[in-house]
Amino acid sequence: MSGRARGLVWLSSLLVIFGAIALIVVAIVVDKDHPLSTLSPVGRQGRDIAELINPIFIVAGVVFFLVQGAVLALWWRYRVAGSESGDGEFGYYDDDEFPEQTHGNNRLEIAWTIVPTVLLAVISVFTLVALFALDDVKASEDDLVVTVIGQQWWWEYQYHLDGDTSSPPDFVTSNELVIPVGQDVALDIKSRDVIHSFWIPKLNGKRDAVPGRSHDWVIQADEPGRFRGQCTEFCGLSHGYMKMVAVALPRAEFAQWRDNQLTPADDPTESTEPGVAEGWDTFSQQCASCHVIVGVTSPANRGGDVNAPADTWDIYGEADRGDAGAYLDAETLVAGAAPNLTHLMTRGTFAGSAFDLYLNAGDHIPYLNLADRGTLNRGELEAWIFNAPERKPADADDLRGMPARTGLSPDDIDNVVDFLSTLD
Ligand code: HEC
Ligand SMILES: [Cu+2]
Repeated sequence: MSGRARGLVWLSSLLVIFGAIALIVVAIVVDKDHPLSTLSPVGRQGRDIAELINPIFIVAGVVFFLVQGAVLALWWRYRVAGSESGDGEFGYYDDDEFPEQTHGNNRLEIAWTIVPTVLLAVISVFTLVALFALDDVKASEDDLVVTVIGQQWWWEYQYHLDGDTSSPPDFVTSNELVIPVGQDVALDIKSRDVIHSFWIPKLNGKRDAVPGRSHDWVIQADEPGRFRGQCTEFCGLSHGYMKMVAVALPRAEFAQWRDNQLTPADDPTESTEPGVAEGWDTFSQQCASCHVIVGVTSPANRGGDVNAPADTWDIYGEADRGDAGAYLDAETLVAGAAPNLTHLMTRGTFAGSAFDLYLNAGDHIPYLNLADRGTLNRGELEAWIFNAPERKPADADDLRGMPARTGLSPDDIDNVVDFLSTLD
């Protein structure tokens, strides 16, 4: 008995000590400034969650230290250093020294049943109140309405300025969800392939994007800023690279951004900038089968009429999908879509927000003022265009994500990037 008892005592005290150390480490590591921290919310929904977590964590902490403290105190109080008549081993009793045993203690047992019950009951009331508040996702008239579509491994945002998600959106963008400060944004979350989960911790909790379903969610930011997010439902090889950013802009700037998004791209064939016309030439052959650029690649404009009326733009590019002969690559796109590049340069990140589009852009907002955006992260963009699966693992059979374009010469790629640089 002595060896086992001693082992158990040491094991349990070690567990307690490690538990306490782990707790301290967690407390130190939990960094409120971390981009994915839920502990420094900036919106109403995020705050509802934090205001639930914080008191519960304190209660749980007090319970933890009371229980563990009692374990340690009892261990210390009833420890046996060794027995003179025994073999002197720690924790060893002779039969005649064996302490008196007690069985049952009604008062104690009632207390430790009632106290946790009351604690949990109180916690559950606050939890339910918070859950119901978060689940109140009915869009009101003043909300900005955005359909969010997850797919391997990036996010698409379709803006419905009239609030009607059943009609075609007014414009489409990807990876960076731009929202006005202080306004509720009603999200209609969907998936084109497998289950993903939309999560921008500073703004709200997670909501799954499930194929064939439409999940409502509401986010809101109190102050301008860039708030990072991460897909939180494992969705395949590049799940870890499936990030997103919400950018909250003051209302006036948001309106400016929105108006800019509604503008089609300039006709690249008329550009006098070096490389742009050549870049467009390559793009139209190598990229336009998947990527839509409103005013340039949409079918109504393929004939060369970039001034075609707005309602003939095909901003999903879905009209292209039927024409298998002309757009062979569309077949390899399981999700059936690629990011709309019309205003690529107004994003701070690309490819599921896995890469920065600008160098040293940090967390400032490079949206409206070109001069303020920092330097284009040309190397990363070129590397992406040349061999995307090498930058962001896709699928062994190239059935997902963006295909490699390793046939392009450095000059081709240079020109394509010159062309892409005009998309702002
Ligand atoms: C087979 C379809 C397909 C073709 C062809 C294709 N792409 Fe893509 N592209 C995609 C997909 C899908 C993504 C999103 C991949 C991801 O984020 O993992 C993407 C992402 C991008 C992005 C990042 C956009 C963003 O907002 O995140 C750029 C830029 C881009 N492609 C440029 C090009 C260029 C330039 C070419 C031609 C040389 C090209 N693509 C050819 C499918 C395609
Ligand atoms: Cu995902």
